Amino acid sequence: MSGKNYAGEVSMSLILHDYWRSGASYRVRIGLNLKGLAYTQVSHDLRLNAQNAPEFVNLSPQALVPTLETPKAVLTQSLAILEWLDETYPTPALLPQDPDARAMVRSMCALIACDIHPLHNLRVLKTLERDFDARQTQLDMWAQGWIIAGFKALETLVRRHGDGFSFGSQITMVECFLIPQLNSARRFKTDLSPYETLLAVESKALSLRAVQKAHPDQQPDADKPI
Ligand SMILES: N[C@@H](CCC(=O)N[C@@H](CS)C(=O)NCC(=O)O)C(=O)O
Repeated sequence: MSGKNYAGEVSMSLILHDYWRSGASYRVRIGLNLKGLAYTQVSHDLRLNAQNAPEFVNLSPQALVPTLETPKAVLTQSLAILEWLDETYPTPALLPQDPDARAMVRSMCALIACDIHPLHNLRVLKTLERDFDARQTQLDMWAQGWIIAGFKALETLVRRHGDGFSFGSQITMVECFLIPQLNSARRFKTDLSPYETLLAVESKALSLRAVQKAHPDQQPDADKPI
């Protein structure tokens, strides 16, 4: 299987295992679209626990989406996938060239990927519900707490380092993480009004077709608005 990118070049065959509502998959869709790559989507309905089907676990032992099949490997973890994309398809770059700038961009990505999102991932929320009798309002409060802690720091960092986008004046890997995280924050009814810099970056990023096309509602498996 192969596809054509926006420039009309034939790209290698890429299969993205994802789910429309998955924030981590949304990150990779933004990256793939920014690179102008064609890819085939295989949906795994997380509400039906499809990620734990033996066939998928065999392919992707952590039973999480996104998982990207390339001609040579099965890649997991959105951060690793986006780094692979940037190394394999360097233009347009998702990471700056300068080592200090690269470290700062990676640090902002990790703030979301490591210190916010894992705390409100589906399996964590299911555990809170099943083992600790947490109700939806408590789950929302739990998620909001971690989102707010991360966004407070990120708002400061983006004010310091951003210039239209989160880092400088060009879209970078940070937006691959920020846009889905803002979307999740709304699902957990987080008050986003204190994060005006993050919201300004979001509206700039959402003006790009590549980012719009990655939105959950635009996916073939989307069945209702979030
Ligand atoms: N750290 C992983 C997180 C992946 C992840 O948590 N994916 C979620 C959807 S956003 C998932 O597959 N959840 C299934 C579950 O919790 O059982 C990454 O960045 O790719």
